[in-house]
Amino acid sequence: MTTTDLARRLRGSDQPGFSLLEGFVGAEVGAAMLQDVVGLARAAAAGEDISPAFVLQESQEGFSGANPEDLVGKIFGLQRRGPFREFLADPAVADVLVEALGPDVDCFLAQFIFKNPGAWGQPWHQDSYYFEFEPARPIVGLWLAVTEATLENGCLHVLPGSQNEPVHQHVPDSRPKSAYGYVEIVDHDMSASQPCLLSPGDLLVFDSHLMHRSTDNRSDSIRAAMVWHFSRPGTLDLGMDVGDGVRFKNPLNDWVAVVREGRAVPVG
Ligand SMILES: O=C(O)CCC(=O)C(=O)O
Repeated sequence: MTTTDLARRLRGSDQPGFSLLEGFVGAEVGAAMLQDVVGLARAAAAGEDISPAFVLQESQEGFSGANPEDLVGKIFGLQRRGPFREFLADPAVADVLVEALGPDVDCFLAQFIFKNPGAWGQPWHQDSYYFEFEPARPIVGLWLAVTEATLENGCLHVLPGSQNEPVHQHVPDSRPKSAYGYVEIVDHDMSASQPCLLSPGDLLVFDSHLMHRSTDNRSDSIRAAMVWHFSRPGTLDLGMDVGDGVRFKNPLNDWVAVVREGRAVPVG
């Protein structure tokens, strides 16, 4: 198999480890996703069973809002729902995935990030910290801007070239009551990082060893994004080592075929 330009850009040792595809979809694509997850947030708040979707509330002290969705941090388990399924069935998405990963690709994680006003950002991390898989690579993330992502509302920041690093030690986020699962890399110089200022419909493609973070939303409106992670079929999820010989398999990892023999296949 030949290495494509995108695969090289994501994993080449002299490359940035990410690629920005501006205007990848129209703003209405993300708007439909936002509408769907707002419905899910309200249904969950009304006590309805929304599984396999799962709502993670913001856990920061004093977080408030008039509507259920104002209190949500992330919603997981969206692979099989309308607008998310449609995105995964888009031949343009399949082309990106084939370039990045080869002719057969599975999606194992699909999360919508609300980042409401006042919400804290996610500290510096590498996504592979959360994915103890065999083989461990390649894993690729897609980050779709649903709203504008700015310095004020908490855009992503990436450290070009850090895809060459092994997975570093991640220590617990030191902020009291920060979001579940937030951890931080504190043993690496991040001074060469770059902010990713995106418009709705822009897509960031990135390698799972790329160091990145997002900052707090200091604006008065939502900074929303949809994030998917992909690997090749047959990848084994070993679960995270949580000490004492115990391994925890993230129940939100839901493996679905999205590309076979170079073509998008409908999510089952
Ligand atoms: O969008 C954000 O605020 C953080 C997302 C992120 O870092 C991730 O999904 O790994």
